[in-house]
Amino acid sequence: MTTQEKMLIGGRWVDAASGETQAIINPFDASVIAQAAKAGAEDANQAIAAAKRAFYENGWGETAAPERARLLNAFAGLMEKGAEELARLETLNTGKALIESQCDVADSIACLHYYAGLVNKPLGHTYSVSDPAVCGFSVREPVGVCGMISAWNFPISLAVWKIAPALAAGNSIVFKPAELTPLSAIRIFEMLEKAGYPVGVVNLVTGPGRVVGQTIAESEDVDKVAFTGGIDAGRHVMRAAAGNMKNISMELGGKSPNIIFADADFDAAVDYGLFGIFYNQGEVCSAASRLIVENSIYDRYLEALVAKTKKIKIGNGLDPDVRMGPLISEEHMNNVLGYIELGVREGATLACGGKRVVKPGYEKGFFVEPTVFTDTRPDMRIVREEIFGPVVTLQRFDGEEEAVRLANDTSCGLAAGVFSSNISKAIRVIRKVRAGITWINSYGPVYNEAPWGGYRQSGIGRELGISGIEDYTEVKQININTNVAPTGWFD
Ligand code: TXE
Repeated sequence: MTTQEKMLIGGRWVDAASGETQAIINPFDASVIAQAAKAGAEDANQAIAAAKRAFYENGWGETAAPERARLLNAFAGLMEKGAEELARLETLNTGKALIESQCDVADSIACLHYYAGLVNKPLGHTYSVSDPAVCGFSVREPVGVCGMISAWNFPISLAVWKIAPALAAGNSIVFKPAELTPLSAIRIFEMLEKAGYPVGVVNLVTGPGRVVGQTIAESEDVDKVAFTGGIDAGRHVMRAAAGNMKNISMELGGKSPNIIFADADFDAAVDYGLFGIFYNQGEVCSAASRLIVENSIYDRYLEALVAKTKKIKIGNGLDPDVRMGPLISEEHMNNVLGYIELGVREGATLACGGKRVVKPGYEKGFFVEPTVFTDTRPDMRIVREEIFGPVVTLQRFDGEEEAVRLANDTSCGLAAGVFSSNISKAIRVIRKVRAGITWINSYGPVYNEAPWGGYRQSGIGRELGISGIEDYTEVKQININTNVAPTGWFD
């Protein structure tokens, strides 16, 4: 049975003004699991107006820190109670392995507690100026109305990474999930409402990016827009946001390198090589889609990687043994398969995978085999462009200098890894790689406490950590003159 889902606008659960709906699909078997409201600009504008009233007229903007912390903790408590259902819903809507959805929910709850804890910690600072009679300090204040546009690959986590710091800082919000995956966000907003946020502080609008996303991005009443998605859509949002010079944060794609030196712990380097690209079917912004492997171990590494890749259990994400589900949609699956064909045409060698998985019971699902390419060149499109699927390319190098050169040969700069038992070398190399999220002898773990975001075309600003809340604030300097007297400047 499919459910009929509504949106939360100004404290009311409503359908789209047009009455239009959009079918939500389970990518495992292409079945329709829900009908979501397909909002238009009118709905988005109503949500923005509600958020504006809540912040500027109804006092939310002045809410004391302990109350903001209490509400976030209450929300976290509700998420904890509904954790298992939320995880199953996430898997149903995205196809990802249940164990991944469970991790996403647990990490999101921790993220909420982290930001609830940060609410009353010092975020401003004091400073000394040339005039000793002046006492100066800075405070951080909420930006105001925050529009949030999110992606389909980690619907719960990406929502919480935005919602938690924004509400902790005292903003009101209008959230737009990706059109393919609104279901967990709808449950999350039911929880936010139940936690007791005042009317209009939290608004959810489901609908297409080019309409709802565009309206949020260009509205003069939105003070900040936070975006996660592809680089092209990010560019549209930046342009639209220029009208009123919005504060913007962008978490975009990547083509991240993982450098494997010959002196690395071999088994760990192979294991993380898999984890870095095949987790969440490779639909990960920080995926290590380029494995850069030292020549002397290249053949052995390739052989071990391929052997393990062939053993990955693909299937229905709800099966607890499954480690890789289907891709998000038929269109995306076809894009990924198109890249694989392109790689072969470009002259790379398929070491394994490369096909759609069509076995009994899986015919309707959007499955692509985990795929490894060898014999690649740095100018190939499969090495340069984000594929956002279970496809990894291997490249050879000799020595630190070449490793760094290959790693930095990209217009992105989201993440990077280095595997070596020589920590001095690993640090030296990672410091030279132009990327915002890096790991040494590990790849992939996300820490709520650490700033997440990229260099170059991978984004602007940082989510998570202290930067995550700072990005939802404006900084105000307050200068107090303790020697009150006329200046006499114009006398
Ligand atoms: O994402 P989009 P798509 C990359 C990945 C993927 C490609 C396209 O390479 O293949 O992007 O994926 C909203 N104004 N990533 O098309 O379009 C949209 O509704 C305002 C990387 O699914 O970027 C959704 O809510 N909003 C990424 C959000 O933007 C717009 C995660 C993301 O959608 C808009 C996802 C517009 N003009 C895809 N156009 C990552 N970094 O993790 C779209 N949207």
